[in-house]
Amino acid sequence: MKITDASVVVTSPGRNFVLLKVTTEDGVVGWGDATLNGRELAVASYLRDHVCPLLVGRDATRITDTWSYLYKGAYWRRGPVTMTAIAAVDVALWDVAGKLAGAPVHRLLGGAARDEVTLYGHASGATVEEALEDVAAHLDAGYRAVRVQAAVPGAEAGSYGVPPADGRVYEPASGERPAEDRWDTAAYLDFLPQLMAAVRERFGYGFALLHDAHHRLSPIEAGRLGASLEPYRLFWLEDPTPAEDQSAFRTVRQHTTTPLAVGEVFNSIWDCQQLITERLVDYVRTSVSHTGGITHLRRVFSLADLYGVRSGSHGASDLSPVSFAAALHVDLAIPNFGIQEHMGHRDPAGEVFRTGYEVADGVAHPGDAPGLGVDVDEEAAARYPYAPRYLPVNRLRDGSVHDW
Ligand code: KDG
Ligand code: MG
Repeated sequence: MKITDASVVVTSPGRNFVLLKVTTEDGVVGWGDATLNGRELAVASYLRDHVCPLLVGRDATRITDTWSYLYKGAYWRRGPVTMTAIAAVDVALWDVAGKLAGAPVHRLLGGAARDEVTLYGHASGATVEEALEDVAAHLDAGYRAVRVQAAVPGAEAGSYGVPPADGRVYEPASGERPAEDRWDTAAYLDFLPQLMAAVRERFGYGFALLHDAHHRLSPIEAGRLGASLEPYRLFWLEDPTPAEDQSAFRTVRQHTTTPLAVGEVFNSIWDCQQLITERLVDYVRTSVSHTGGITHLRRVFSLADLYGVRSGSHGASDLSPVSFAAALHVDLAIPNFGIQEHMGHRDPAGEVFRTGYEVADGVAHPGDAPGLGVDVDEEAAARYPYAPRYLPVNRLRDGSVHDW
C-alpha cells in the first residue's frame, strides 16, 4: 500500500496547529499532529523540505521501518523538532493502518485494557477563592481529578497556569515576541501549601488533586515543597525541577513522599531512562506528538511498566485533537495507564477538527471508528492562517531569565 502524497497543513483556529496528511494509492488518508508550540514553522519545514519527499513511494503499512528510517536515517537524532516531525508521520501511519484494518487504533495496540480513560481537568484562578470556584465547577462536571493553580499573591505577574482575564484557558499571546513574566520562588513556596489546604478543607479528600510547578524549582526547593504538600495527599506534583536533569529527581525523592510526574518536554526514551529505571518518578508524562508518535511512546510506557512507573499523558490544548485522539488510543490499551490531562479545544477549532472521541463526566473514550477517529476539514483550516504566538519568557525579580 504505497504512499502517494504527503502534505503539511498549518492552521490557526484559535491557536496554531501543524498537521501532516498522508494519502495512499487507494485514497486512504491518515492525519498526524506536528504542532510544537511557538516553534511551529520549524517542524512544518522539516516535514515539507526533508520528510514528505521521502514518504512518497514508501509502504504505508511498514510503520516501524518508517520510524527507524526517519530516526536512524537522518543521522541527527532526537530533539523536539525532529521527534515531533517523526511523531506526525508515525501517528498518520497508525491512522492509515486502522482505516485499512477497519479497526480503531486501540484495537491494533492490543485492545482496550480498561473501559474508559480517566481525565484530569484544569482549575485555576487569580485568587484562591476563584480557584476554589473553578474546582467546584470541575467536580460538578464530573471530574474525579483536578489540577489546581492560582496566582501567587504579591508576585507581580507570572504564576504558571493562571488564565488571562478574557478566558478560562491559558493560551500564549499572539505577537512577534513573547511576553515576559516575573517569578518569585519564595512567595510560591509559602503560598502553595495554603492553596492546597484551602482545596482540601473545602472539598475534602474524595478526588485526585494535582499541581504543576512547571520546572521552576531547584531540587532542594522541590523536596521542601513536596514535604509541605504531604498532608494534602497530591496525586502528583508535576515538573518540580527542570526536566533535563534526571539525577536532580534523586534529591527531590529523598525529601518527600509526594508522587512526582515529569515529561511533557521529553522527546525520547533517553530523556527518562534514568528516571524510570531508578524509579525516581511515579508518572512519566510524555506526549504522543513530541515523543516520536505512538510507536516510540509505547516503548517509553513499556519501559516504565517494568519499573512500576505509570503513564500520565500530556494533553494541553497546544496538542491538536489529532494528538488527543492518539493519546486516548494509547491510554486505553496500555497496562500501566495513570491519568490523561484534558484541557480541551475552544472554537473555532471545532470547525477544523471533526472528532469521534467522547469526553464526559471526567472520563474519555477514543471511539470505535477505524483509525484515530479524527477528520480535518482542509477548507476550514485554510480560513485560519498562521499567526505567531509564543509562550512567555520568565524572569526573576532581579531580571534574570528563569525556567518557565
Ligand atoms: O506548550 C507548553 C504547554 O503544553 C505547557 O505549558 C502546558 O504544562 C503544561 C501542561 O501541563 O499542560
Ligand atoms: Mg505541565
